[in-house]
Amino acid sequence: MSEVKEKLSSDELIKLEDKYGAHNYHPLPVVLERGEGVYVWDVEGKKYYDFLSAYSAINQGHCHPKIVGALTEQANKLCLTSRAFYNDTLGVYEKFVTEFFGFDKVLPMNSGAEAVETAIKLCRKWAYEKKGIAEQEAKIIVCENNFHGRTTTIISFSNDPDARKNFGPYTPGFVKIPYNDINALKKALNQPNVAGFLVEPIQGEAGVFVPDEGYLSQAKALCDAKNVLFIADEVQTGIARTGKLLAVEHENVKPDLLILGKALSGGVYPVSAVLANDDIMMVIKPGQHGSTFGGNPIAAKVAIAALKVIKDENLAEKAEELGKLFRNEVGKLIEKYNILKLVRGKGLLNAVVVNDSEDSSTAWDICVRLKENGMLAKPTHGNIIRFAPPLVMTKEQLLDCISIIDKTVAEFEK
Ligand code: IF1
Repeated sequence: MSEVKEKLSSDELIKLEDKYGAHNYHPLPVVLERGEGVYVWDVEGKKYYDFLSAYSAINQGHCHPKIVGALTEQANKLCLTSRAFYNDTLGVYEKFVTEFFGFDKVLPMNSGAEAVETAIKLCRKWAYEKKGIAEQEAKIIVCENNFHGRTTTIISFSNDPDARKNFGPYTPGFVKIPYNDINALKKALNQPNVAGFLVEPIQGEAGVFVPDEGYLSQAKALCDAKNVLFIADEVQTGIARTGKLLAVEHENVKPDLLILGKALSGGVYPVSAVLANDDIMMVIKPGQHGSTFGGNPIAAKVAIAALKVIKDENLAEKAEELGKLFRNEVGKLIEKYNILKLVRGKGLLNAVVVNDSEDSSTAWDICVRLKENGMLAKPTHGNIIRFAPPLVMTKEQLLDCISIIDKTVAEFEK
């Protein structure tokens, strides 16, 4: 086996990934080596503002000392027991996280997609054993342009050709409706055998689509009236990202099933979870669901530390305040430049729509120039650039980034 020499350049590292790694991504041409707070450095030592936060997994900032400290302390004691045995961290974490979000119980998993799959299984089992829907007949309503992960069942209800083409046969039992269309939901709820409504409070991957004020609360009321579970996928919008601890809190909605991931660990370790009250969670009996690493001691301690940082550093309030500043300042750039069309979002989950066709490379080209100017962001779809910095950013740093966007966009002004 050929040895790899000590310090490789960005180009050499990109070549290694190209030769030895599956080509399931098309990353921006930057090779990162270190992260701290809102900053990352590439292997040549160039410093950048991180305006993606690993898709809102790094809300607490890169390598937060309290979260990394929790990781390393536990990793030197006990990493994994499996759930075949009890351990001294899981119960403590389960109490902490259920009280933090206000539910009876938590089912700990690892990736966001696993938590979404867990919520789907809980919803179906509840439908058969509690609601009395005939077995194999449960339907879950989902929204067009959703993104809930990449497992075979989840992409079965995606309408993104890249996410689903040639991965069939697809899992049945899902009904698609337009997002942010309360009448479409009302109609779909009149179908027989509806068990749940799975929804992103803001559609992130689709391009940061914020639904109309009242959509989520009306949807919850309609679901309650039909004894249908309201399932909030807060993997990307949760953990203070949108200016509240959970995005559903903007409308005082309490979901029946809450799905968390990403920043539940501050980006330090894969941690996800489904929270619910006993009438739903207790349909799962021993041996009916689980995972080797789900709720492991490192995950438990990391998640406690990550959530404490959110509260202690008032990151929801910061996201709310900085998000308003970001949209206000970008609004001025939209006035100034033709190439920018609009900005939308909530808290520090925002997107800017570039004034060019969806299939143009302008958004990508702008992100490459932003990188050269010291700021990392990436298009979501076509002509939409997502801007989502760590919530620990200061006002000065945000304004510095606004000036980088200003300088960069000026180069694209025709
Ligand atoms: C990739 C997108 C974002 C999510 C919501 C569940 C999951 C995600 C609302 C699954 C994950 C990630 C996946 C990652 C990029 C990123 C993403 F572009 F793919 F769509 F954020 F918008 N629910 N989103 O956003 O969580 O299994 O990944 O832990 O696949 O490239 P996961």
